[in-house]
Amino acid sequence: FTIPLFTGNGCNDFLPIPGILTAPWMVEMIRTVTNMYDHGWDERNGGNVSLLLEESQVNDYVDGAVLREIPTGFSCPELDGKYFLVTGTGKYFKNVQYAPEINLGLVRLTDGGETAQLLWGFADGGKFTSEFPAHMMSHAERLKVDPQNRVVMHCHPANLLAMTYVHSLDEKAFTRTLWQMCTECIVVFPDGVNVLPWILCGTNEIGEATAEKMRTARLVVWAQHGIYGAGKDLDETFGLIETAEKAAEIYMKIAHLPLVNTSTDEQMHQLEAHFGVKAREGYLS
Ligand code: 2HA
Ligand code: ZN
Repeated sequence: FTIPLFTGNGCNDFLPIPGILTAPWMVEMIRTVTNMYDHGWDERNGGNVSLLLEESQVNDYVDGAVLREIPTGFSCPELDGKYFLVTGTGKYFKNVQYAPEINLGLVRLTDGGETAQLLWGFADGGKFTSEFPAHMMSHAERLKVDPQNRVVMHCHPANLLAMTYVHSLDEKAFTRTLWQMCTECIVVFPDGVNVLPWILCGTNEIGEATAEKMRTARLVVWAQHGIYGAGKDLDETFGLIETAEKAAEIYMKIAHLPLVNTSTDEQMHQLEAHFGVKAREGYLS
């Protein structure tokens, strides 16, 4: 697809501000959610993505005028003053490329995270994803562990979801199974995968539980629902979920068949040494 280059506000030819749809971070967001949809991870309004931006990245494209103030329903003082490009509630990833200004919004948090100031987008009167608490609380926790973290991504990949119906939800067991399915899994997610039991989505409760799990891993599975990933950019976070989902796909192909070969912990240790990664403490023998 091609991204319309000069449709940011309909009259860019007469304004000194370059169209926000040409911002590299906007282009990347639109491409990423389109790719997620194309992978089948985001049926209907499923999934949500938030991207933390620096003021310097945003300033070139918006004049700072606040279009609306939207209460968030939670407090998150760590993120006060921070900017996020985020997908909208009820919006379809399928449609983002055709109407970014309706399906995405750019917000700045104020009041200790209790208010989101809308700077661009949600043009039909909409607002940020119902999973905004899980996203913001996860950003706050990941930033403590990794100051480079910029992305929180949620989606519903079929094989990871299927796995939560037939595999133990024990985090170590779940992680080890995924590591054993593709050689490079342990290199891509040496911290493993944390798992939450079913909790009502769209609530501060699941947001707090997700953020707590984000302290020790960049992937958090929501049983019977989907997965959360976090990372330093959209490409890397997409790749993280893609790798876990590939492993789950292999598992769902072989789980019902007699197992003849498997990856050993000794092989995992070789991978650790060769790629310079450290597997989650206590997860390998
Ligand atoms: O509707 O995926 O978890 C968006 C979601 C909620
Ligand atoms: Zn979901």
